Amino acid sequence: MRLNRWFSLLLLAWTVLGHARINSPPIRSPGGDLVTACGQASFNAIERDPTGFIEEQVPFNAACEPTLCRGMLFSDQPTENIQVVTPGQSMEMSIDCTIPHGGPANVSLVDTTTDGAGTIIGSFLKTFDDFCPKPGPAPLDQTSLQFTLPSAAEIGTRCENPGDCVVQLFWATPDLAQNYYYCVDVSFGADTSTGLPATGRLEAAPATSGAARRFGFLWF
Ligand SMILES: [Cu+2]
Repeated sequence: MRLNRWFSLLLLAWTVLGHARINSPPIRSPGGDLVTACGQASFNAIERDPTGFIEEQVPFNAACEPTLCRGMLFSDQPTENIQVVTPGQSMEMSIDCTIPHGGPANVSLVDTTTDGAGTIIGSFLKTFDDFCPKPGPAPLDQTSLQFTLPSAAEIGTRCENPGDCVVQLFWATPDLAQNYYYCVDVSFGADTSTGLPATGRLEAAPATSGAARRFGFLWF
């Protein structure tokens, strides 16, 4: 139908900068250290489409880890974007499936301090067989994606410092030609080894601004 066709074209133009957009919490963004690690092509691709896939970012520098947060680094992130969380806490991502095309997806807490693409802590916090399915609309448990962070026992002494751990949503298209990595920086506001609030450490850490704390507090 002609009208549908025009509408589709309009929709395509409107949503060309998006596949799945994370409305909240804030995800990692590109910066100067990404350019150094991954190269200008990665920076430009992510700037062009913050919701895009890593195959758009080539060529990569050798130091780049595109399968961890698209190569984006903690050092480029504004402090206020760090989510202060606690083990076992429930979190929610608000997501728009701007270009739905389905495929498997999962959410995990990732220790970024290990080599390569990092190490998943515990098991997947959420999995989907068909994420942002086509045709839409996406189910509510995808657009208001809720999950529970691993327990203190699972996390242990990891994730104590801002930048050590991220919550990552990974999504692959059915033919695996496009891979998406959306990262939220998390910092655990309590000492996971003792269960006691590490107030002194938090006060001293530059990453726990009032804004970061407010964000975290909203989630308790
Ligand atoms: Cu897409």
